[in-house]
Amino acid sequence: MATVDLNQKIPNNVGLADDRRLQRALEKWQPEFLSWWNELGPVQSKANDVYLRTAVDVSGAGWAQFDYVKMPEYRWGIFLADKEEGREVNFGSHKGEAAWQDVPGEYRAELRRLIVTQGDTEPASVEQQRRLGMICPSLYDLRSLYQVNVEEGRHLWAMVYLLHAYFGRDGREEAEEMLQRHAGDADKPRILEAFNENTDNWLSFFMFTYFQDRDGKFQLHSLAESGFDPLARTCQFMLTEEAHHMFVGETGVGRVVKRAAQMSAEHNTLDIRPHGGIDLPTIQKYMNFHFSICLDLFGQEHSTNGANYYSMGLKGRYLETKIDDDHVLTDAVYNVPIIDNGKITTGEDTALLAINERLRDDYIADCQRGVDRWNKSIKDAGVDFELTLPHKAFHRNIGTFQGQYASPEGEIMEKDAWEAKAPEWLPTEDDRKYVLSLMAPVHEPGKMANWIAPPDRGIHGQPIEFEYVRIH
Ligand code: BYC
Repeated sequence: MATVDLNQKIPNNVGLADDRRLQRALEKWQPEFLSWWNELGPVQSKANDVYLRTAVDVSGAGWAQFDYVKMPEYRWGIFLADKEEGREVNFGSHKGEAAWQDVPGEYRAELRRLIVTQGDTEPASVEQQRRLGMICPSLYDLRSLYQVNVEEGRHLWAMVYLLHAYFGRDGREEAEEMLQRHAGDADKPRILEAFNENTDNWLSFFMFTYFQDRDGKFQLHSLAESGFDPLARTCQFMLTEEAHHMFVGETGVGRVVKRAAQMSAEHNTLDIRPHGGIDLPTIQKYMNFHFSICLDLFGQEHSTNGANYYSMGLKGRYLETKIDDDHVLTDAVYNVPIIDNGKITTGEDTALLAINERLRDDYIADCQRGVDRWNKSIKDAGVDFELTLPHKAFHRNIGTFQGQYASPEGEIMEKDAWEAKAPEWLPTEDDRKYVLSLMAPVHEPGKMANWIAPPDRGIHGQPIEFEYVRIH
Protein backbone atom coordinates (compact mmCIF):
# COMPACT_ATOMS: atom_id res chain seq x y z
CA MET A 1 0.00 0.00 0.00
CA ALA A 2 2.78 2.40 0.85
CA THR A 3 4.70 1.87 -2.39
CA VAL A 4 4.49 4.69 -4.84
CA ASP A 5 3.98 4.24 -8.56
CA LEU A 6 6.43 6.61 -10.24
CA ASN A 7 5.00 5.96 -13.69
CA GLN A 8 1.78 7.81 -13.05
CA LYS A 9 1.51 11.36 -14.28
CA ILE A 10 1.39 12.48 -10.65
CA PRO A 11 3.10 9.84 -8.48
CA ASN A 12 1.00 9.29 -5.38
CA ASN A 13 -0.10 6.91 -2.69
CA VAL A 14 -3.52 8.50 -2.17
CA GLY A 15 -5.44 6.57 -4.85
CA LEU A 16 -5.60 9.54 -7.18
CA ALA A 17 -6.67 7.35 -10.12
CA ASP A 18 -9.91 6.58 -8.26
CA ASP A 19 -10.88 10.24 -7.97
CA ARG A 20 -11.10 11.57 -11.53
CA ARG A 21 -12.22 15.07 -10.57
CA LEU A 22 -9.35 15.59 -8.17
CA GLN A 23 -6.92 14.04 -10.60
CA ARG A 24 -8.06 16.39 -13.37
CA ALA A 25 -7.77 19.43 -11.09
CA LEU A 26 -4.25 18.49 -10.03
CA GLU A 27 -3.24 17.69 -13.61
CA LYS A 28 -4.35 21.18 -14.51
CA TRP A 29 -2.19 22.65 -11.74
CA GLN A 30 0.84 20.51 -12.69
CA PRO A 31 1.89 22.51 -15.81
CA GLU A 32 1.45 25.73 -13.85
CA PHE A 33 3.81 24.37 -11.21
CA LEU A 34 6.30 23.38 -13.91
CA SER A 35 6.24 26.74 -15.56
CA TRP A 36 6.77 28.35 -12.14
CA TRP A 37 9.75 25.98 -11.60
CA ASN A 38 11.20 26.84 -14.99
CA GLU A 39 10.76 30.55 -14.45
CA LEU A 40 11.57 30.96 -10.75
CA GLY A 41 13.29 27.72 -9.76
CA PRO A 42 17.09 27.23 -9.79
CA VAL A 43 18.63 29.30 -12.60
CA GLN A 44 20.63 27.64 -15.38
CA SER A 45 19.92 24.19 -13.99
CA LYS A 46 17.54 22.58 -16.44
CA ALA A 47 20.02 20.52 -18.46
CA ASN A 48 22.10 19.30 -15.51
CA ASP A 49 22.02 15.65 -14.45
CA VAL A 50 21.72 15.66 -10.67
CA TYR A 51 22.27 12.70 -8.37
CA LEU A 52 18.98 13.04 -6.51
CA ARG A 53 16.95 10.99 -4.16
CA THR A 54 13.31 10.49 -5.02
CA ALA A 55 10.72 9.20 -2.58
CA VAL A 56 9.35 5.82 -3.63
CA ASP A 57 7.84 4.54 -0.41
CA VAL A 58 6.62 6.13 2.80
CA SER A 59 7.71 3.43 5.21
CA GLY A 60 11.04 3.86 7.03
CA ALA A 61 13.89 1.96 5.40
CA GLY A 62 14.40 2.10 1.65
CA TRP A 63 11.93 4.93 1.18
CA ALA A 64 13.97 6.66 -1.49
CA GLN A 65 15.95 5.83 -4.61
CA PHE A 66 19.07 7.68 -5.82
CA ASP A 67 19.83 8.35 -9.46
CA TYR A 68 20.73 11.03 -11.98
CA VAL A 69 17.71 13.15 -12.78
CA LYS A 70 17.19 16.38 -14.70
CA MET A 71 15.30 18.52 -12.24
CA PRO A 72 12.34 19.49 -14.44
CA GLU A 73 11.78 15.72 -14.77
CA TYR A 74 11.82 15.11 -11.01
CA ARG A 75 8.79 13.03 -9.99
CA TRP A 76 7.05 15.47 -7.68
CA GLY A 77 4.26 13.55 -6.07
CA ILE A 78 1.78 13.20 -3.25
CA PHE A 79 2.79 10.95 -0.39
CA LEU A 80 1.02 10.56 2.92
CA ALA A 81 2.32 8.46 5.79
CA ASP A 82 0.29 5.31 6.37
CA LYS A 83 -3.02 5.69 8.13
CA GLU A 84 -3.06 4.76 11.78
CA GLU A 85 -6.26 2.82 12.47
CA GLY A 86 -8.30 4.20 15.34
CA ARG A 87 -6.31 7.44 15.56
CA GLU A 88 -7.97 10.10 17.74
CA VAL A 89 -7.79 13.84 18.15
CA ASN A 90 -5.12 13.91 20.82
CA PHE A 91 -5.50 17.41 22.31
CA GLY A 92 -7.84 20.36 22.69
CA SER A 93 -11.57 20.42 23.21
CA HIS A 94 -12.20 17.44 20.90
CA LYS A 95 -9.65 15.24 22.62
CA GLY A 96 -10.68 11.59 22.45
CA GLU A 97 -12.95 11.95 19.39
CA ALA A 98 -12.05 10.05 16.23
CA ALA A 99 -9.51 11.97 14.12
CA TRP A 100 -11.23 13.84 11.26
CA GLN A 101 -10.94 12.39 7.78
CA ASP A 102 -12.73 15.44 6.39
CA VAL A 103 -12.42 19.10 7.21
CA PRO A 104 -14.51 19.95 10.28
CA GLY A 105 -16.86 22.60 8.85
CA GLU A 106 -16.64 24.99 11.80
CA TYR A 107 -12.82 25.13 11.56
CA ARG A 108 -12.53 25.32 7.81
CA ALA A 109 -11.14 28.86 7.66
CA GLU A 110 -8.49 28.27 10.34
CA LEU A 111 -7.39 25.01 8.79
CA ARG A 112 -7.13 26.50 5.35
CA ARG A 113 -5.09 29.37 6.70
CA LEU A 114 -2.62 27.01 8.40
CA ILE A 115 -2.22 24.95 5.23
CA VAL A 116 -1.79 28.04 3.06
CA THR A 117 0.82 29.53 5.41
CA GLN A 118 2.74 26.27 5.48
CA GLY A 119 2.45 25.82 1.70
CA ASP A 120 3.55 29.38 0.95
CA THR A 121 6.95 28.89 2.57
CA GLU A 122 7.90 25.99 0.30
CA PRO A 123 8.07 27.73 -3.11
CA ALA A 124 9.30 30.84 -1.29
CA SER A 125 12.47 29.07 -0.24
CA VAL A 126 13.11 27.81 -3.78
CA GLU A 127 12.75 31.38 -5.05
CA GLN A 128 15.06 32.70 -2.35
CA GLN A 129 17.77 30.19 -3.24
CA ARG A 130 17.45 30.24 -7.00
CA ARG A 131 20.76 31.89 -7.86
CA LEU A 132 22.98 29.94 -5.51
CA GLY A 133 23.69 27.14 -7.97
CA MET A 134 25.79 29.50 -10.06
CA ILE A 135 28.23 30.10 -7.20
CA CYS A 136 28.38 26.66 -5.57
CA PRO A 137 31.44 25.82 -3.42
CA SER A 138 31.51 22.22 -4.75
CA LEU A 139 29.50 19.72 -6.76
CA TYR A 140 28.63 17.99 -3.50
CA ASP A 141 27.06 21.21 -2.23
CA LEU A 142 25.37 21.95 -5.53
CA ARG A 143 23.63 18.61 -5.27
CA SER A 144 22.55 19.36 -1.70
CA LEU A 145 21.03 22.65 -2.83
CA TYR A 146 19.14 21.00 -5.67
CA GLN A 147 17.95 18.18 -3.41
CA VAL A 148 16.57 20.69 -0.95
CA ASN A 149 14.94 22.65 -3.79
CA VAL A 150 13.14 19.70 -5.39
CA GLU A 151 11.89 18.55 -2.00
CA GLU A 152 10.56 22.00 -1.14
CA GLY A 153 8.76 21.76 -4.46
CA ARG A 154 7.31 18.44 -3.33
CA HIS A 155 6.24 19.96 -0.04
CA LEU A 156 4.30 22.54 -2.01
CA TRP A 157 2.61 19.63 -3.79
CA ALA A 158 1.76 18.16 -0.40
CA MET A 159 -0.13 21.29 0.68
CA VAL A 160 -1.69 21.84 -2.74
CA TYR A 161 -3.05 18.30 -2.62
CA LEU A 162 -4.78 19.07 0.69
CA LEU A 163 -6.22 22.30 -0.70
CA HIS A 164 -7.52 20.62 -3.85
CA ALA A 165 -8.79 17.48 -2.17
CA TYR A 166 -10.51 19.07 0.84
CA PHE A 167 -11.31 22.72 0.12
CA GLY A 168 -13.04 22.74 -3.28
CA ARG A 169 -12.97 25.90 -5.33
CA ASP A 170 -11.36 28.21 -2.77
CA GLY A 171 -8.69 25.56 -2.20
CA ARG A 172 -7.93 25.59 -5.91
CA GLU A 173 -7.74 29.38 -5.85
CA GLU A 174 -5.32 29.28 -2.92
CA ALA A 175 -3.18 26.79 -4.87
CA GLU A 176 -3.02 29.23 -7.78
CA GLU A 177 -1.97 32.04 -5.49
CA MET A 178 0.91 29.99 -4.13
CA LEU A 179 2.51 30.48 -7.54
CA GLN A 180 1.59 34.15 -7.76
CA ARG A 181 3.10 35.45 -4.53
CA HIS A 182 6.89 35.62 -4.76
CA ALA A 183 9.72 35.96 -2.28
CA GLY A 184 10.63 39.62 -1.93
CA ASP A 185 7.99 40.80 -4.43
CA ALA A 186 6.97 44.38 -3.64
CA ASP A 187 3.31 43.83 -4.60
CA LYS A 188 2.74 40.16 -3.79
CA PRO A 189 5.27 39.05 -1.21
CA ARG A 190 5.33 35.71 0.58
CA ILE A 191 3.24 35.55 3.77
CA LEU A 192 5.93 35.26 6.45
CA GLU A 193 8.65 37.87 6.67
CA ALA A 194 11.70 35.60 6.72
CA PHE A 195 10.61 34.13 3.40
CA ASN A 196 11.09 37.44 1.66
CA GLU A 197 14.75 37.87 2.65
CA ASN A 198 17.50 37.74 0.11
CA THR A 199 19.60 34.54 0.26
CA ASP A 200 22.40 35.38 -2.17
CA ASN A 201 25.39 33.55 -0.70
CA TRP A 202 26.17 30.10 0.65
CA LEU A 203 26.82 31.12 4.23
CA SER A 204 23.24 32.42 4.26
CA PHE A 205 22.06 29.22 2.57
CA PHE A 206 23.60 27.06 5.28
CA MET A 207 22.22 29.34 8.00
CA PHE A 208 18.85 29.16 6.26
CA THR A 209 18.83 25.37 6.16
CA TYR A 210 20.00 25.24 9.77
CA PHE A 211 17.68 27.86 11.30
CA GLN A 212 14.79 28.37 8.90
CA ASP A 213 14.30 24.73 7.92
CA ARG A 214 14.35 23.99 11.63
CA ASP A 215 11.34 26.26 12.04
CA GLY A 216 9.88 23.98 9.37
CA LYS A 217 10.71 20.97 11.49
CA PHE A 218 8.93 22.37 14.55
CA GLN A 219 5.91 23.67 12.65
CA LEU A 220 5.57 20.39 10.76
CA HIS A 221 5.83 18.43 13.99
CA SER A 222 3.01 20.54 15.47
CA LEU A 223 0.88 20.03 12.36
CA ALA A 224 1.73 16.30 12.33
CA GLU A 225 -0.20 16.14 15.62
CA SER A 226 -3.31 17.61 13.96
CA GLY A 227 -6.72 16.08 14.52
CA PHE A 228 -7.28 16.56 10.77
CA ASP A 229 -5.76 13.26 9.79
CA PRO A 230 -4.76 13.97 6.15
CA LEU A 231 -2.73 16.98 7.34
CA ALA A 232 -1.09 14.95 10.09
CA ARG A 233 -0.13 12.16 7.68
CA THR A 234 1.16 14.59 5.05
CA CYS A 235 3.37 16.36 7.58
CA GLN A 236 4.67 13.12 9.02
CA PHE A 237 6.11 12.18 5.68
CA MET A 238 7.43 15.69 4.97
CA LEU A 239 9.45 15.43 8.18
CA THR A 240 11.32 12.45 6.73
CA GLU A 241 12.58 14.64 3.90
CA GLU A 242 13.06 17.70 6.10
CA ALA A 243 15.66 15.92 8.24
CA HIS A 244 18.11 16.03 5.32
CA HIS A 245 17.66 19.79 4.94
CA MET A 246 18.77 20.35 8.49
CA PHE A 247 21.67 17.98 7.93
CA VAL A 248 22.71 20.24 5.04
CA GLY A 249 22.47 23.24 7.36
CA GLU A 250 24.26 21.77 10.33
CA THR A 251 27.11 20.22 8.37
CA GLY A 252 27.25 23.23 6.05
CA VAL A 253 27.71 25.79 8.82
CA GLY A 254 29.90 23.24 10.60
CA ARG A 255 32.25 23.01 7.62
CA VAL A 256 32.53 26.80 7.30
CA VAL A 257 33.25 27.00 11.03
CA LYS A 258 35.80 24.21 10.83
CA ARG A 259 37.65 25.89 7.97
CA ALA A 260 37.57 29.24 9.79
CA ALA A 261 38.99 27.62 12.92
CA GLN A 262 41.71 25.82 10.91
CA MET A 263 42.78 29.05 9.23
CA SER A 264 42.66 30.97 12.52
CA ALA A 265 44.89 28.36 14.16
CA GLU A 266 47.26 28.29 11.21
CA HIS A 267 47.68 32.06 11.03
CA ASN A 268 47.23 32.67 14.73
CA THR A 269 44.54 35.29 14.21
CA LEU A 270 40.78 35.52 13.90
CA ASP A 271 41.26 37.90 10.99
CA ILE A 272 41.50 35.37 8.19
CA ARG A 273 40.05 37.56 5.47
CA PRO A 274 43.52 38.21 3.99
CA HIS A 275 43.68 34.43 3.50
CA GLY A 276 40.28 34.17 1.86
CA GLY A 277 38.40 32.67 4.79
CA ILE A 278 35.10 33.57 6.41
CA ASP A 279 36.13 34.65 9.89
CA LEU A 280 34.35 33.43 13.01
CA PRO A 281 33.09 36.92 14.03
CA THR A 282 31.42 37.22 10.61
CA ILE A 283 29.86 33.77 11.03
CA GLN A 284 28.54 34.96 14.41
CA LYS A 285 26.90 37.98 12.77
CA TYR A 286 25.18 35.85 10.16
CA MET A 287 24.01 33.53 12.89
CA ASN A 288 22.58 36.47 14.85
CA PHE A 289 20.69 37.59 11.78
CA HIS A 290 19.23 34.25 10.72
CA PHE A 291 18.38 33.07 14.21
CA SER A 292 16.55 36.27 15.07
CA ILE A 293 14.45 36.42 11.89
CA CYS A 294 13.52 32.77 12.42
CA LEU A 295 12.35 33.42 15.99
CA ASP A 296 9.74 35.72 14.45
CA LEU A 297 8.36 32.76 12.50
CA PHE A 298 6.77 31.38 15.67
CA GLY A 299 4.37 34.33 15.96
CA GLN A 300 3.54 36.33 19.07
CA GLU A 301 4.24 35.17 22.61
CA HIS A 302 0.62 35.78 23.53
CA SER A 303 -1.53 34.54 20.66
CA THR A 304 -5.25 33.88 20.47
CA ASN A 305 -4.63 32.31 17.04
CA GLY A 306 -2.23 29.83 18.61
CA ALA A 307 -4.64 29.09 21.47
CA ASN A 308 -7.53 28.59 19.04
CA TYR A 309 -5.56 26.28 16.75
CA TYR A 310 -4.74 24.19 19.80
CA SER A 311 -8.21 24.10 21.37
CA MET A 312 -9.73 23.29 17.98
CA GLY A 313 -7.40 20.31 17.70
CA LEU A 314 -5.77 21.61 14.51
CA LYS A 315 -2.18 22.29 15.60
CA GLY A 316 -0.56 20.69 18.63
CA ARG A 317 2.63 21.17 20.57
CA TYR A 318 5.99 19.65 19.65
CA LEU A 319 5.73 15.91 20.39
CA GLU A 320 2.25 16.48 21.83
CA THR A 321 1.41 12.87 22.57
CA LYS A 322 4.67 12.37 24.48
CA ILE A 323 3.94 15.25 26.89
CA ASP A 324 2.67 14.15 30.29
CA ASP A 325 -0.30 16.44 30.99
CA ASP A 326 -4.05 16.70 30.26
CA HIS A 327 -3.58 17.93 26.62
CA VAL A 328 -6.40 20.39 27.15
CA LEU A 329 -4.43 22.98 29.16
CA THR A 330 -7.41 24.40 31.03
CA ASP A 331 -5.47 25.50 34.09
CA ALA A 332 -1.87 25.23 32.92
CA VAL A 333 0.47 28.23 32.84
CA TYR A 334 3.67 28.93 30.93
CA ASN A 335 6.52 31.38 31.50
CA VAL A 336 6.84 34.13 28.92
CA PRO A 337 9.28 37.03 28.67
CA ILE A 338 7.97 40.47 29.59
CA ILE A 339 9.56 43.89 29.74
CA ASP A 340 9.31 45.49 33.14
CA ASN A 341 10.90 48.85 33.89
CA GLY A 342 13.24 48.61 30.92
CA LYS A 343 14.40 45.12 31.84
CA ILE A 344 13.48 41.73 30.45
CA THR A 345 12.01 39.45 33.08
CA THR A 346 9.66 36.51 33.18
CA GLY A 347 5.92 36.60 33.56
CA GLU A 348 3.20 34.01 33.53
CA ASP A 349 0.65 33.44 30.79
CA THR A 350 -1.89 30.71 30.32
CA ALA A 351 -0.28 27.75 28.59
CA LEU A 352 -2.92 27.98 25.87
CA LEU A 353 -2.19 31.58 24.94
CA ALA A 354 1.55 30.90 25.19
CA ILE A 355 1.53 27.97 22.79
CA ASN A 356 3.66 29.82 20.21
CA GLU A 357 6.21 30.71 22.88
CA ARG A 358 6.52 27.14 24.02
CA LEU A 359 7.26 26.00 20.47
CA ARG A 360 9.81 28.81 20.12
CA ASP A 361 11.52 27.62 23.33
CA ASP A 362 11.61 24.03 22.05
CA TYR A 363 13.13 25.36 18.85
CA ILE A 364 15.80 27.40 20.65
CA ALA A 365 16.89 24.35 22.66
CA ASP A 366 17.22 22.37 19.42
CA CYS A 367 19.22 25.19 17.75
CA GLN A 368 21.66 25.22 20.65
CA ARG A 369 22.68 21.60 20.06
CA GLY A 370 24.30 22.35 16.71
CA VAL A 371 25.99 25.46 18.10
CA ASP A 372 27.57 23.30 20.82
CA ARG A 373 28.95 20.96 18.17
CA TRP A 374 30.35 23.86 16.15
CA ASN A 375 32.00 25.23 19.30
CA LYS A 376 33.59 21.88 19.95
CA SER A 377 35.24 21.97 16.54
CA ILE A 378 36.57 25.49 17.26
CA LYS A 379 37.96 24.29 20.57
CA ASP A 380 39.48 21.19 18.96
CA ALA A 381 41.35 23.47 16.57
CA GLY A 382 42.77 25.28 19.61
CA VAL A 383 41.09 28.60 18.82
CA ASP A 384 39.75 30.82 21.57
CA PHE A 385 36.30 31.78 20.27
CA GLU A 386 32.79 30.74 21.09
CA LEU A 387 29.68 31.11 18.98
CA THR A 388 26.55 32.01 20.94
CA LEU A 389 22.89 32.27 20.06
CA PRO A 390 21.74 35.83 20.78
CA HIS A 391 19.06 36.48 23.38
CA LYS A 392 15.54 35.89 22.07
CA ALA A 393 14.82 39.62 22.38
CA PHE A 394 17.58 40.58 19.94
CA HIS A 395 16.58 42.01 16.53
CA ARG A 396 12.94 40.94 16.69
CA ASN A 397 10.04 42.16 14.62
CA ILE A 398 7.06 40.18 15.97
CA GLY A 399 5.59 40.15 19.47
CA THR A 400 6.82 41.56 22.79
CA PHE A 401 10.21 42.66 21.47
CA GLN A 402 9.03 44.33 18.30
CA GLY A 403 10.18 47.96 18.36
CA GLN A 404 12.58 47.26 21.22
CA TYR A 405 16.33 47.57 20.98
CA ALA A 406 17.82 44.61 22.79
CA SER A 407 21.49 43.63 22.69
CA PRO A 408 22.49 40.01 21.95
CA GLU A 409 22.91 39.66 25.72
CA GLY A 410 19.30 40.70 26.28
CA GLU A 411 19.79 44.21 27.59
CA ILE A 412 17.22 46.78 26.46
CA MET A 413 19.03 49.78 24.99
CA GLU A 414 18.26 53.20 23.56
CA LYS A 415 17.76 53.21 19.79
CA ASP A 416 20.85 55.34 19.06
CA ALA A 417 23.13 53.26 21.23
CA TRP A 418 21.81 50.06 19.67
CA GLU A 419 22.28 51.38 16.16
CA ALA A 420 25.84 52.41 16.92
CA LYS A 421 26.59 48.84 18.03
CA ALA A 422 24.61 47.05 15.30
CA PRO A 423 27.59 46.73 12.88
CA GLU A 424 29.27 44.52 15.50
CA TRP A 425 26.21 42.30 15.75
CA LEU A 426 24.68 42.01 12.30
CA PRO A 427 26.27 41.62 8.86
CA THR A 428 27.17 45.04 7.45
CA GLU A 429 27.15 45.98 3.81
CA ASP A 430 30.93 45.38 3.80
CA ASP A 431 30.53 41.95 5.39
CA ARG A 432 27.97 41.00 2.79
CA LYS A 433 30.17 42.28 -0.03
CA TYR A 434 33.14 40.35 1.35
CA VAL A 435 31.23 37.06 1.73
CA LEU A 436 29.78 37.47 -1.74
CA SER A 437 33.25 38.15 -3.17
CA LEU A 438 34.29 34.63 -2.10
CA MET A 439 31.43 32.97 -3.94
CA ALA A 440 33.01 31.64 -7.14
CA PRO A 441 31.75 28.36 -8.58
CA VAL A 442 33.81 25.20 -8.03
CA HIS A 443 32.86 22.48 -10.51
CA GLU A 444 35.71 20.00 -10.31
CA PRO A 445 34.56 16.76 -8.60
CA GLY A 446 35.92 16.51 -5.04
CA LYS A 447 37.21 20.12 -4.98
CA MET A 448 36.01 22.60 -2.35
CA ALA A 449 36.10 26.39 -2.26
CA ASN A 450 38.85 27.65 0.03
CA TRP A 451 36.43 28.98 2.68
CA ILE A 452 34.76 25.65 3.44
CA ALA A 453 36.08 22.31 4.73
CA PRO A 454 35.15 19.13 2.82
CA PRO A 455 32.30 17.03 4.20
CA ASP A 456 33.19 13.97 6.28
CA ARG A 457 31.64 11.65 3.74
CA GLY A 458 29.73 11.62 0.46
CA ILE A 459 26.06 11.01 -0.23
CA HIS A 460 24.46 7.57 -0.22
CA GLY A 461 27.79 5.75 0.12
CA GLN A 462 29.39 7.60 -2.82
CA PRO A 463 32.86 9.12 -2.40
CA ILE A 464 33.27 12.88 -1.95
CA GLU A 465 34.91 12.98 -5.43
CA PHE A 466 31.77 11.58 -7.02
CA GLU A 467 30.36 13.73 -9.83
CA TYR A 468 27.18 14.65 -7.97
CA VAL A 469 26.07 17.01 -10.70
CA ARG A 470 26.94 16.63 -14.37
CA ILE A 471 26.78 20.18 -15.57
CA HIS A 472 25.58 20.71 -19.13
N1 BYC B 1 5.59 37.17 9.53
O1 BYC B 1 -1.31 35.41 16.61
P1 BYC B 1 0.02 35.51 15.98
C1 BYC B 1 8.90 25.76 6.60
C2 BYC B 1 1.00 37.56 11.86
S1 BYC B 1 8.73 26.97 7.77
C3 BYC B 1 4.49 37.85 9.14
O2 BYC B 1 1.18 35.33 16.83
P2 BYC B 1 -0.10 33.03 14.68
C4 BYC B 1 10.02 25.86 5.67
C5 BYC B 1 -0.05 36.48 11.97
O3 BYC B 1 -0.30 35.89 10.70
C6 BYC B 1 7.25 26.60 8.63
N2 BYC B 1 3.33 37.87 9.84
O4 BYC B 1 0.06 34.56 14.73
C7 BYC B 1 11.26 26.27 6.11
C8 BYC B 1 -1.22 37.22 12.53
O5 BYC B 1 -1.87 37.95 11.49
P3 BYC B 1 -3.38 38.47 11.66
C9 BYC B 1 6.02 27.26 8.04
C10 BYC B 1 3.30 37.17 10.99
O6 BYC B 1 -1.06 32.84 13.59
C11 BYC B 1 12.31 26.41 5.21
C12 BYC B 1 -0.59 38.25 13.43
O7 BYC B 1 0.76 38.38 12.98
N3 BYC B 1 4.83 26.78 8.68
O8 BYC B 1 8.12 24.86 6.55
O9 BYC B 1 -0.31 32.38 15.97
C13 BYC B 1 12.12 26.11 3.88
C14 BYC B 1 -0.73 37.84 14.87
O10 BYC B 1 0.26 36.87 15.21
C15 BYC B 1 4.40 36.44 11.46
C16 BYC B 1 4.07 27.47 9.54
O11 BYC B 1 4.34 28.60 9.82
C17 BYC B 1 5.58 36.47 10.69
N4 BYC B 1 6.69 35.81 11.05
O12 BYC B 1 1.40 32.58 14.30
C18 BYC B 1 10.87 25.71 3.44
C19 BYC B 1 2.92 26.75 10.16
N5 BYC B 1 4.06 35.88 12.63
O13 BYC B 1 -4.19 37.31 12.17
C20 BYC B 1 9.82 25.57 4.34
C21 BYC B 1 1.61 27.41 9.93
C22 BYC B 1 2.82 36.22 12.90
O14 BYC B 1 -3.32 39.60 12.63
N6 BYC B 1 1.54 28.76 10.47
N7 BYC B 1 2.34 36.99 11.91
O15 BYC B 1 -3.72 38.88 10.25
C23 BYC B 1 1.26 29.05 11.76
O16 BYC B 1 1.11 28.18 12.58
C24 BYC B 1 1.08 30.50 12.13
O17 BYC B 1 0.60 31.16 11.02
C25 BYC B 1 2.36 31.20 12.62
C26 BYC B 1 1.94 32.62 13.09
C27 BYC B 1 3.00 30.40 13.75
C28 BYC B 1 3.37 31.40 11.51
